[in-house]
Amino acid sequence: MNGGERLAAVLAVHGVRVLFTLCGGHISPLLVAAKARGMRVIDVRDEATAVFAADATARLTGVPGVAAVTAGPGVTNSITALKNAQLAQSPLVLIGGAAPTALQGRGALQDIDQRALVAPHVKLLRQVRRVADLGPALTEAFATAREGVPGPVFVECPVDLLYDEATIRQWYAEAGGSGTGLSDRLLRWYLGRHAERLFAGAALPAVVRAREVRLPLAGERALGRAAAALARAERPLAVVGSQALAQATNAARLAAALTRLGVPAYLSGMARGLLGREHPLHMRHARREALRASDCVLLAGVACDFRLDYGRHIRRAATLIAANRSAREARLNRAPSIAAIGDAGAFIEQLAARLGEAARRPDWTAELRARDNAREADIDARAARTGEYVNPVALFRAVDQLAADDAVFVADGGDFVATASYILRPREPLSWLDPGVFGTLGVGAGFALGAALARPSARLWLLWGDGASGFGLSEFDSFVRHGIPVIALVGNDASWAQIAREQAKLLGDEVGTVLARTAYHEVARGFGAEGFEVRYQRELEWTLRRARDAAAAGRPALVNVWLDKTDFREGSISM
Ligand SMILES: Cc1ncc(C[n+]2csc(CCOP(=O)(O)OP(=O)(O)O)c2C)c(N)n1
Repeated sequence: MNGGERLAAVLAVHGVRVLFTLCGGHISPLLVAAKARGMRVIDVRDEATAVFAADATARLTGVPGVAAVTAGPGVTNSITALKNAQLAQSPLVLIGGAAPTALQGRGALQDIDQRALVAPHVKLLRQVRRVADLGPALTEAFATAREGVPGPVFVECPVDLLYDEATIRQWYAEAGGSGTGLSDRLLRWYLGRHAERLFAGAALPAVVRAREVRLPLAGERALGRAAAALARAERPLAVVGSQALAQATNAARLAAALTRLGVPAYLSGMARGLLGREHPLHMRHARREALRASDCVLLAGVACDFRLDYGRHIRRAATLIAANRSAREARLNRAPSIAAIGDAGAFIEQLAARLGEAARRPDWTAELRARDNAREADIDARAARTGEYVNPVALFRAVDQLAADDAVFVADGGDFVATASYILRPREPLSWLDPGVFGTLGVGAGFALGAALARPSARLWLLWGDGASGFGLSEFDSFVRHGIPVIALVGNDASWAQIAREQAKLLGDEVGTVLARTAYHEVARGFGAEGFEVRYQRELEWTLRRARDAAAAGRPALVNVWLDKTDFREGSISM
């Protein structure tokens, strides 16, 4: 086996079915070997897309998604997506090419210090120097990505490790030239020895086996104290976040445990949809008020960061239970009364098994439900307002009606997707993808690609701010070439609205935040996809149905929706 084949063998053992990439000479043997092993090699138009796609794969399956990028600029283009995955605690594996080992530091093509660039953004960085170490390094990478607090890992594989031994020896022999002087002979001797070292031990049969990853569980003491606190509480509340679904395969068990526990719950990030479209315990609105009223708050895989207003709405007198794989995150900004360090999903399952129905408080749940219903009625009233173009609130009410039960929503944008998050009801567990705490614009195309391949039967809706769409429109080319039937809804308000709103109010100038009513649907058509434009509310439903039908027939579609300005998001600012 050449080095590329060794890597592909390890990928296969870990159940990898798709390799996301943008090609480059440094990684060709891996792409060819992955294809030969029956994997789908999905080539995209920007390395960031490949890494975002690997991230989405990991979030939806629990198995690290894999991207391969070429040396130098291929690696540098991956950095934002890597950082996004690190902060979202998503366990992806990035394989990066590198200059030949003997030429590193000698002005070789695209030879840069990749360690310095990548190390701050990954859990593990391996720079492989011998062919025999390729398999073990990649095996270690898969385990490390999933262990403890999950996250991305990077395995750097120089090009001379990926081709077969005969080719590399010949290459080094030719590089040594045919001169007869002492320095020529010395050089040949040096390169010969170098090749010797590269392939040392490579003839031995490689053992390819995945390393088992242990599920981290909170201690018995924390479990007992948390169960007692919840049983005592009069107004218990759960906030469940992405990390509770780090295993991905536990979603159904986790939903059953939450239901059994009977504690009203807010769901955020990857936990959205966990309880389906409508569930008596699932609250969607007025979280701040609920936190203020609760006397026992269970934060399951959620940190007290800006998304939770740094924890300041949780009463000081309340019992705060922080279930988290990360001890640091469990203590961020608020010292919990009980820190349960371990998998948050497993902790909820254990709590449910121990407590049964002892924490059910029907009156409290009914109080929260009444508040939730009032907000829904307010949203209905806002959806009924008409303006010149399409009302985004009405748009998402329409999508919510139209989307299938297996729909997956990918959110990439500012106000547009924040509005969607209030209105759309994800249908089932793991059917909502957003960037996470890093708030990175541009995740959309890659996430949609990863989700489409992880869930081939699901209908994919990409909710794209017009600003955000600019990062990934060229991936319509990838959607078309690989037959990925995404429905992209571009919220065209001719603005980077989330920024414009506050900038204009606080500073009196919209500079830098104004876009045009660009014909994004024409761009999609140019790449061979279906493109639709909706300017007026009356065209909306009919066009959405046509886009849905196009996707059902296997064709990607972009719907460019002209939006009215709304005050739906007035006053919201994140820092
Ligand atoms: C990579 C990146 N660049 C810039 C930002 C800052 N930012 C946050 S929201 C936003 C506006 C998004 O505009 P758009 O996608 O059109 O959605 P809208 O707010 O108009 O609905 C910007 C620029 C960011 N979060 N990420």
